[in-house]
Amino acid sequence: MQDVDAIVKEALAAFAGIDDADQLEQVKARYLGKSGLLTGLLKRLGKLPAAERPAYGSRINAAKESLEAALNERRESIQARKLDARLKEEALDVTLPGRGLGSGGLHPVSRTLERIETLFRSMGFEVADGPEIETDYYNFTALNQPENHPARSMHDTFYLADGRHLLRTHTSPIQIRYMESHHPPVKIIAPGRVYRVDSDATHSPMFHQIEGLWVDEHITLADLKGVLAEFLRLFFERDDLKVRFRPSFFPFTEPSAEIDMSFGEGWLEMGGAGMVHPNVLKNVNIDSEKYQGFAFGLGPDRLAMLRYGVDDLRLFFENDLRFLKQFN
Ligand code: 2U9
Repeated sequence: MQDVDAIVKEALAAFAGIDDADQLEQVKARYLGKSGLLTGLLKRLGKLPAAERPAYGSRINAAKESLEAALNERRESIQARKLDARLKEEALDVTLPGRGLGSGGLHPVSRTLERIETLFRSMGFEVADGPEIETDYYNFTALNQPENHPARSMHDTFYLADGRHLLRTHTSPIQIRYMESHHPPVKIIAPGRVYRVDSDATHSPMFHQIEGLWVDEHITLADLKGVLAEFLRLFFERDDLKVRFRPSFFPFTEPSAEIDMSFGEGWLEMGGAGMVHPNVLKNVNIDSEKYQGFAFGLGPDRLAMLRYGVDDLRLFFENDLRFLKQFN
């Protein structure tokens, strides 16, 4: 009978030394399995004298029960240890300060556009808007741009596959649409993205324009020059900045001029301008005998490059955060 106690003692010691659930089940088999040690004793029961069987049987059963109980306890404690370890590993310190969200910032061209808009608003201009996908009529025809004009070729303009729409090549359609729904006086600027088939260090297929339009009864070229000179002086914060007009040609203005501003010893071309062509006014039902107006176009990308000292236009549109972060 001694061996029952010995087996129990050995089994309890074995269970206690195990930390792994699978291993515990394997060791269990050694004592309680089909060919385990306790099971082996039970098989020997039949060979005992009948009088000794009940006592021996109940001792083996008691031993079995105590091993089952010890096993369960061990199983639970292994599982509890495992859970503890996992909780510890996945612990969150909710008292730690957050990492914070990176704060975004405005693109340098957007900052420049906002600055331009603020300055023109201070001179009484409203800011108008319009679609980037346009029809041939608003982009060209209404602007007195003849059918055979090179800007209308597939070579220079992005046409949509539907054959009826294009990506606006300038923001002038905004002004046409505005004049269709507003009577003079009209005093607006039209900023926005424009698209042309062109790509190198100084040209991007998408770029920005800001155009201006002032139509009223007594608007002259002198008003145009005054407004542009004032704008450029405010923008570059230079009272001594000079503005020069050179004769030019645009289908939608007559007369037309290129606008230069003084820059160090020389001149820098900043945009174009002119008096709105009578045909353009006619197209929007404005009496060109009674009303005159000026229009101009500037490149905000160019203005941003000068203001921030950027020498390659493409940097603005590559979306490299190392570049863009410098402006915020
Ligand atoms: C209407 C009538 C006339 C807008 C004008 C220019 C001259 C011009 C360039 C500036 C830099 C294009 O982005 S750029 O390369 N623009 O030279 N734009 S007159 O004339 C208009 C506009 C609207 C109804």
